[in-house]
Amino acid sequence: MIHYAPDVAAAKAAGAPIVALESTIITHGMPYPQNVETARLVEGDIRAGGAVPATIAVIKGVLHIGLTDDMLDALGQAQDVAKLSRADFAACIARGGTGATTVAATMIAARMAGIHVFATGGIGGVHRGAETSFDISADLHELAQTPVTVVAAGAKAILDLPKTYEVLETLGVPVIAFGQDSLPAFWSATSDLPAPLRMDSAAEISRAHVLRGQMGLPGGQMIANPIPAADQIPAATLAPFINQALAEAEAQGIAAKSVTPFLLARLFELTKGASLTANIALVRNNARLAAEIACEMAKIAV
Ligand code: PSU
Ligand code: MN
Repeated sequence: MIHYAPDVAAAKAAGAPIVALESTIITHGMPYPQNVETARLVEGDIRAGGAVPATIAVIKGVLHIGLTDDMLDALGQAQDVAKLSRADFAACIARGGTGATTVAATMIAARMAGIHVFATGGIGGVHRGAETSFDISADLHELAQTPVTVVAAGAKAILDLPKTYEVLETLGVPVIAFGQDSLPAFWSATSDLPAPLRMDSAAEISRAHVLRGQMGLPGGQMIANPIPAADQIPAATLAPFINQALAEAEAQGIAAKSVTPFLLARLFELTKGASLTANIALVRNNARLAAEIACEMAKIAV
């Protein structure tokens, strides 16, 4: 049921650093061909950082840990790929289906594969209006129970960020801003939310991950890594576009799994591509930090 790419299998055998990557960002988060180009750039960033990338997806009932170039390209163009989270991950494999893994499903697969570090763009969280829709991403509960350190540029700014971080606190998830005192807001480097924790080195993050395991604490860590200042979009510039996209989603009755892909696609159009350019920059930045953390973790040999 699990298939490892040869370089991932070799890295596992040698105890070499590996970084997991998700595939929903490819199938539901970015348009073709930028999605595939970005996936390849991100894999290259991880290799340049001395780790092996393992992009994760279910293809025809097989859970792949590491994709070939052909698989990545096919996935990037396919139209009918499922978006898999904790609830439907096993069902997809059981039926021989094809699905892309969200943050939650990628964490589960990484844990199964013995991979401790995972890079993505932004985690899912509490949607605006969740007090009536109850739309809270399964990513938050996964962070509370699966021991993988997730490097993201914060939660996506289309969400209700204060409520998202409140839920993470309730669930006991360490939210660690990298190198600054405020939480980043995905396309923007800073926000007015103070970071619950701050760390300035990959070594510290890696030690905290290992220590949580030794203390018997379940769950992972969320590393909130700010987008490089030169690539960011100021929150004030983005706010009217986010509000417009949210209003359209509401008017069109977009719900459940479709909400995040709809909002990201509309923002791409409304910002004339600027949101995608920033998204690509932040994912690559996260990949570089994740590779550093994985290298530190491999030294401790967990
Ligand atoms: N990061 C990105 N783009 C994305 C995602 C992350 O830059 O599209 C995906 C992840 O797979 C994450 C999902 O788990 O968005 C959140 O979906 P939802 O809000 O439906 O839980
Ligand atoms: Mn949701």
